[in-house]
Amino acid sequence: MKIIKWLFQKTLCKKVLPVVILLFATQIIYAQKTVRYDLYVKDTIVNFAGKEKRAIAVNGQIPMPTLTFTEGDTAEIHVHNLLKEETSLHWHGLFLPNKEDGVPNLTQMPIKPNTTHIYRFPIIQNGTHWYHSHSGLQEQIGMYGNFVMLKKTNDPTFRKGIDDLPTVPIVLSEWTNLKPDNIHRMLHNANDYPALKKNSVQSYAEAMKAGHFKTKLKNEWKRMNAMDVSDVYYEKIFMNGKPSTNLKNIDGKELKAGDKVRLRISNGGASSYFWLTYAGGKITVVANDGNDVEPVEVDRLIIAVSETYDIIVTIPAENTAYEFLATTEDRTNSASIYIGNGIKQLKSPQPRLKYFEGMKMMNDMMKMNGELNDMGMQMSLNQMDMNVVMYPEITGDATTKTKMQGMKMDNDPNRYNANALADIVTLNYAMLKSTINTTLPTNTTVKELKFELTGNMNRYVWSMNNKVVSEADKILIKKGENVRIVLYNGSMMRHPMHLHGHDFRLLNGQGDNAPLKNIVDIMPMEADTLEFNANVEGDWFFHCHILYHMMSGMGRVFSYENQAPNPLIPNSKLAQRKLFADDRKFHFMAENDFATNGNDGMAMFQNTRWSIGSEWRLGYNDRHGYETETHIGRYIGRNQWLMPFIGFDWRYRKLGHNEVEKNLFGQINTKDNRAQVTLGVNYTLPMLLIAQAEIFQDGNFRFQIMREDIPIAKRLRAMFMVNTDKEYMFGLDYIFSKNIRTRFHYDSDMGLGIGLSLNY
Ligand SMILES: [Cu+2]
Repeated sequence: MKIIKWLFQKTLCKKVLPVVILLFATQIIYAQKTVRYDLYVKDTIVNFAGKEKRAIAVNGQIPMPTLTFTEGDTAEIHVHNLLKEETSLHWHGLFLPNKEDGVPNLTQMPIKPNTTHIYRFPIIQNGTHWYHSHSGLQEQIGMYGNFVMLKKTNDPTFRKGIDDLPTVPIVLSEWTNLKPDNIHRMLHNANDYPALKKNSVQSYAEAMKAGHFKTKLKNEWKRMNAMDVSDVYYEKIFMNGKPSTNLKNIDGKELKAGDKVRLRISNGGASSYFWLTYAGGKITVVANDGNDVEPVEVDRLIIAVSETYDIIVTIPAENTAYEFLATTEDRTNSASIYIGNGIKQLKSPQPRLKYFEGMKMMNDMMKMNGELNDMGMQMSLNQMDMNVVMYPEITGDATTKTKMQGMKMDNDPNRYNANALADIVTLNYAMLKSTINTTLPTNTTVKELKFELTGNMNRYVWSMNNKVVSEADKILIKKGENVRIVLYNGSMMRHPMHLHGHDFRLLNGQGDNAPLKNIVDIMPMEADTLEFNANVEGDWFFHCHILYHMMSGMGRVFSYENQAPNPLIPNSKLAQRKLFADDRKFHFMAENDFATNGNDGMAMFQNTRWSIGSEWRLGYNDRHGYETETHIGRYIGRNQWLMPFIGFDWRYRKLGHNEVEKNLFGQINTKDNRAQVTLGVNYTLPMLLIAQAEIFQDGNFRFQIMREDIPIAKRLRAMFMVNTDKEYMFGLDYIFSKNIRTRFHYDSDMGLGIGLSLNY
């Protein structure tokens, strides 16, 4: 090395050595340029939305600092974990040795508190990428940042007028005052709170008001809860950590009319898709997921969770600052950057979604067996956005219903083509064309894989081929072969699927110039094909990038056959057990109604397949009695409508003299004092009714029908239960807040009660 440096200096000074040696020497020096960052990961308290909350800052900032490299550098990133918990950093979209990929318990062991971990890898690509924690839910509370790799100026792909523009990295994110663990828990317990906060409950009263009573009825008949676009409520949306900022100059140079600005945008949101729009006119898309595409002009685009886009905007006039707006897909919140100097020119906000039109569309899509009906359409690449039925700007406002009404709709995919229906040009994947030939090596074998993205909205289980990470084997691939994956989304939500360590070609009709990506967003009922050459050994995660879907187990691990062991995973069994713990986790919920006629309540632990729950009714006297039922059950099948269980019932109730209770079958009830083991089964019927058949150890049989949380109005929920023991109950809840309801109910054992119901 010293000799080379000496040679290099010599050549520079005296210019006597042959040019060949000069080139050789400069290249070596170039490759040896190490760019070091020190990142101090530390707990912090922030007040982003009216309350002091815990967050994680790196080098004192949220988002984490933008890391900038030039292709050919070596990155050396020292991560100092000053947290009280483990952490990790994943370099999203980067080509690197597997042990540098930053997935705890898969490519390395977690970084322990008060230790430093050094990531070191050569930068062998360029483009806009980002980095984030891959540990637990840390990404939600601050651990996201931009990762920019610049092209060398002598790069043959350097584009004048694009790669030399003034550039600003932007990372989009969200903030919630709730603890992410709590959000995750609530998602698994179908808590209404986020929908309430977003005013998207879709109750019967609201359906009637919108003239969609039948739509709502059909939706529940098909066992769906509501039309969900996004299921977490966020108080704030950020661009570079702020809801609103002004971009007046770049690198000290004031922005003026006619200037073009390149925005390198990463979606670092944990679960939000964003619409990107600009008050100053068209948006020119020049790169996606860090890869150059032929410039394409659009009015707007949606950026999926974890995608990156490089776009160019122009400042059209003097003395004006033009709003660049990022709006959440559900259109309940936004963040903006005003680009330029002067009076603010606002972009008109995206109008609210027409949820019941979406519900109607979902009703058409859903078959009675819980599978999506593809209606004979081949949908892919976001070209047919089923959600256009909900976009007033394309299909008319709520009062005019959708423009498409009256059109012949059967099997006409064009009814969902936003670009055919309106003058607004929306980017879709078919419009992305790589600037280079992206075809794969042809002298090798092709491995074909098919996955269906599966899920269960009601229980918040997300999987692939109905298996979560811990239930599936690693997928073995061979070094050198081409891997082709067909993904079909059979679930009711869109999923941004991300592959670590490789870019794939998304087959989008652009032939040899199919775009290179590392995330593909797949809408319900869409099928997409992607392919990549397996060229770096290791265990590579392939997963949905919605944080809460990933943590629920929506992913797979690609592993190379006969690969060398990872030196950072000394105990692979332990690592795997820790990796699998994420989706095996049990989520707790409990509620108790403190009522005038007694206490009614339940507590439950549930995970992907199992449910352990206890219910109780505790009267205030012997006459009303006391009873508890405990069930341990396992959900069966992809829709999880069926749950066989074993249980234990205990009841005590003082009956009157000579009083005997019989059930509908004439069997005598030992209700006065019984302890019984039971076997039973729950089944979810149309209208979301839960049927329960149970046989007790004494031979008694009970059949019961019940339904909780019937959404009568925005804050009003009804419930009822009736069974063959001649018991019945009905009630009405008014929702005050996330954890407090007031309940009015009548119970055949305990009579009329009014109470305060607390839930966790
Ligand atoms: Cu997902």
